[in-house]
Amino acid sequence: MTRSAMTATEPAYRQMYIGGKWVDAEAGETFETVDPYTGQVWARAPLAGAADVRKAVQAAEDALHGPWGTMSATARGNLIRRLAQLIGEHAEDLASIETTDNGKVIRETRGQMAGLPATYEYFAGAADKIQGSTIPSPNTNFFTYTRREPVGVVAAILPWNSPLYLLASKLAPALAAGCTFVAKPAEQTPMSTLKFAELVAEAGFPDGVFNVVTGAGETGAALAADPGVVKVTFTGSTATGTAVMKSAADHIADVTLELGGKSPNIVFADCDFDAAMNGVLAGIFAATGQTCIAGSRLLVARELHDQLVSRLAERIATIRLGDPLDTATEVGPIAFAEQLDKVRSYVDIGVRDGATLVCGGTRPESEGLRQGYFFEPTILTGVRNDMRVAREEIFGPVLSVIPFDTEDEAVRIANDTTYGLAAAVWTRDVQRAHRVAHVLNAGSVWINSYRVLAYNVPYGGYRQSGIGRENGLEGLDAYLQTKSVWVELTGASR
Ligand code: TXE
Repeated sequence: MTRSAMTATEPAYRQMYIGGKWVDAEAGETFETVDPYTGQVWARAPLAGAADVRKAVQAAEDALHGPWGTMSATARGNLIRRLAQLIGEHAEDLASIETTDNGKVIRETRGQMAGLPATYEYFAGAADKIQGSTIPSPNTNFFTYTRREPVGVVAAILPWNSPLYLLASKLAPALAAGCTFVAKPAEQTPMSTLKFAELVAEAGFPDGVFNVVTGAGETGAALAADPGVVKVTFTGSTATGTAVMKSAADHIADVTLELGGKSPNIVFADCDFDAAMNGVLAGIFAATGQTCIAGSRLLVARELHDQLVSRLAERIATIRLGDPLDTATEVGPIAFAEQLDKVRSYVDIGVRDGATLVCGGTRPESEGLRQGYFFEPTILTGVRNDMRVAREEIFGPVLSVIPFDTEDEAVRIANDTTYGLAAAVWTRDVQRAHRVAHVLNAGSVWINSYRVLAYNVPYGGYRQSGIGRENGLEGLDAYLQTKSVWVELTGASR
């Protein structure tokens, strides 16, 4: 879709999807979402209050006891497969909507949308492979077996950086497990999830299996606190994850938390230099640095430091910032104004703490960029690992560079963080590669690569980067609970 087609008209309004119906908020309130490239409001969505959230959770509870609850696992899988097909057919539309909402460059968003059907198909195939076991009972009068049952109503609270991609890693396994679902997209990016709900309706899922409530933090808080919710799956900041976990604790709901990171990209002197340079660039500047797995700390062997920094700066000078809907654009705007302010303030903090600004650090002033929330790709050198720019998640295009002298020092710096989401090791030495990968405190480690994820490979954080795993069969387990059934065989209790 062209930019004029996306933005020419009045702000688009979409209703929420609750219990199979398209509805406004009961209080009639709405909120606006801004296109970060134009800085203009482009769409509106209902602002869900506590009553709307209750209605959505009730619809999801009712659906568990309706046709969804008695449907065969194979039929469930077929419905998920149908949804995968519809996503494939509407991928371009979904990508344009999402890019207009969050400013991620269209070629990345298209790539994410193209990958979604495979995620849904993987879990569709898993639906009728969920199996219990038979267990030899210590008392031979009994036959014992287990059933793997859905946990029940799942609430998903989602961030703005990859709305439908992150929804898929939660919704696809939850549906395969037989759960019902209430999604709360971020207030900055509700539109792609509302469009997606049309596809769920078209696929033919029973009413109430998938619901969407739109709103900000209060809506999310009401959802996490609803006693009908038995599992909360959340992706976002560590601070909000803490709040979500506390509210879930009040009604003993399980949580999966996918939180922030300050991931080290470790470049040894014996690396393939060009590959490492590209990995460092993509690791921090893809998605304008707004990914939880961003390689925001570059740990580089001291002898390679100057050469790598100058080559990175040269390449950054050629990076094309621009309209995220334009396929030639390499780096888009920051997703919203407050996030832009946060990124800018961290560069000031870094310089004040003694780091050196090598490039970037400002908003571009050129025609065509001035109106959007752009920030130039930035490199800070002379960073020490105790500085705030090395410890706190900036979530923007800011690379903090830290030199090291030995492998032990590199590992010590890499692990000196409260986070533990991801890390990469660049070296040609196969022994070193695995040795270092094994001692890094991170849920994903890449060797000679960066930012590769797949629907069938477990993903999640160590330490304050999260709890639980998404993707793969571990991601499915998160939506299942085990029931043990004891069958008396002899009539001995008569
Ligand atoms: O996140 P929040 P924000 C990090 C990143 C970013 C910072 C702030 O560092 O700069 O978080 O971003 C909902 N109860 N990440 O403020 O608050 C909210 O409406 C329940 C990393 O956007 O975590 C949204 O739907 N829900 C991250 C979702 O939580 C609440 C991706 C995420 O918002 C709530 C995004 C509450 N009390 C930000 N308050 C990653 N891991 O990729 C807010 N929400």
